[in-house]
Amino acid sequence: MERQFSYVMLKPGVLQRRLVGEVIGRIERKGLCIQAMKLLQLPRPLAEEHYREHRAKPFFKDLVDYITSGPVLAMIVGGDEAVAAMRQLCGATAAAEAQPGTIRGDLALHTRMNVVHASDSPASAEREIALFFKPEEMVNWPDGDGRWI
Ligand code: FUP
Repeated sequence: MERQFSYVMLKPGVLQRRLVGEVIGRIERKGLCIQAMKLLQLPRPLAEEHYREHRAKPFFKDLVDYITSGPVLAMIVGGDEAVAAMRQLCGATAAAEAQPGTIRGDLALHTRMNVVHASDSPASAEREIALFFKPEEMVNWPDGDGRWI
């Protein structure tokens, strides 16, 4: 098992629908560690940089419009194989394919407003974490092998 970090972002609809506790509760119950967190209104250039792999896609403008339409909750989530664990919790990107029991499957009806972003690989996580957080904003816990979950 490899200790990893994922960049996780709760999208504006989560704040608007007052679902922050619901989504964070699922991340915590899985046993993952929240190691940094901040509420942000994304400036458009930062949103475009975050989603740069999609800049040529037809949905890019709508995606950036949506992610900048209200506050997002940005987090660093750590744990054993945290990247895959978060992707599994989130469910499929397309709302119609996300299985019940997953965050998107239970809480999203439309793909663009699919509740949560989680890094798709450790390399993406490193890039995304650096985009949103300074190193000193991350708290390292639990110490050593302090696993209780
Ligand atoms: P994911 O890694 O699951 O967030 O999915 P992608 O990186 O493929 O897509 C990023 C975001 O673009 C999704 F969260 C929602 C949006 N999107 C659309 O609006 N339409 C699409 O057809 C695909 C993605």
